[in-house]
Amino acid sequence: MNEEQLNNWLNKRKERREQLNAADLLSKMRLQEMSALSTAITLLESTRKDDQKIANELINLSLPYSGNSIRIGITGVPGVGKSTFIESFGKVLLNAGKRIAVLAIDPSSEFSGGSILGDKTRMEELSLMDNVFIRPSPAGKTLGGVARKTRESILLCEAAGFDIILIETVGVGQSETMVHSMVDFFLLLMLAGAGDELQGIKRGIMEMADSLVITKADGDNIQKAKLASREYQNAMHLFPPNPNGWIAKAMTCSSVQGENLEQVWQTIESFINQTTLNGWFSKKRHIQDKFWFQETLKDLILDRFFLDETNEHEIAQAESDVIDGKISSFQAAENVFQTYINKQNGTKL
Ligand SMILES: Nc1nc2c(ncn2[C@@H]2O[C@H](COP(=O)(O)OP(=O)(O)OP(=O)(O)O)[C@@H](O)[C@H]2O)c(=O)[nH]1
Ligand SMILES: [Mg+2]
Repeated sequence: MNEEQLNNWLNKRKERREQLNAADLLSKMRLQEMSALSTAITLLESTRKDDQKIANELINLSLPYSGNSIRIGITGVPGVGKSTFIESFGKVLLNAGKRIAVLAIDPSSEFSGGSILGDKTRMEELSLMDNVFIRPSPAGKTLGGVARKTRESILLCEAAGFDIILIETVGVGQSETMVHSMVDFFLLLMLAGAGDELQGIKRGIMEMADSLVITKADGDNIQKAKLASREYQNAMHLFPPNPNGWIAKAMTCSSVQGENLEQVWQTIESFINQTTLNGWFSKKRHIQDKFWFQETLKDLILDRFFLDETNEHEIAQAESDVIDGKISSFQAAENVFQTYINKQNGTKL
């Protein structure tokens, strides 16, 4: 491409971006135009100020149309069969007349350069079907940032009329806690006979699960899977009772054979019915809204402080004073913060 062609291309791109407008995008999304939803999520992920402005407008405009889906989190160690499960389970949902969106949170994507859904191979058939939207994990500097974008993507998918949002996350680190705080139903996939420690599954994650499914219950593995399911069902009775009145269920399934996937869907439906009737469904959503408000506020405050170059010198000086034992870490932090506040007050005057 020579310089003139490059300039033409850049100008066209600029024009296209300038033509983007939140209200237009929303009306296209409401008409179920997938490309409008893709563009909307791209704007959300963009670091450009003008893109972010449109994205924020779009989220505000989308709010009245959002909230009407069932949000399902799916977690488990790498290789447990999450993507294959979503491929097969997705078809069960489509047969039930649902429109489904699949999103992902992948804490490792930053390092591997890819993402869980980067290779969509295991969702090949699903990704070609009507009424399906699949979007890989957004890239981001922090898990908090990625999680926030995923949560905003949920709202956009809902405004675009999707009934079920599936969120795949790898069962390591903090990502499942993040996903748990944005879904209605949390599904933990597990392997039979691999040992809890091997699977990196901590008791805390099992306690978060609304249902536990032993995957790959086919061939020689069926008996082992059934036994594991019974053992987990017994173990879950030992957990403190859930305030929503729901007792987590352990099941087996085979995504490859398409076994027991309807049963998983029925379990989710009865959970939704039960928690809607006893008020927990909306109560949990309110708790989550409040949580995300506070998380975003914290992020904004932290960004404001740490991205402000004028603080760099004071922070560096305080750090070396702490290391040299000249001042305690607590006092150093208070001093730096006070200097910052004084500076803020000074700029207001
Ligand atoms: N026999 C059998 N194999 C399965 C089943 N589900 C998944 N697998 C196989 O298990 C392997 C891992 O499946 P994935 O769906 O990619 O697992 P994942 O949890 O999404 O993995 P990551 O995205 O890497 O975390 C693949 O080779 C699948 O073919 C099943 O129901 N039965
Ligand atoms: Mg996967």
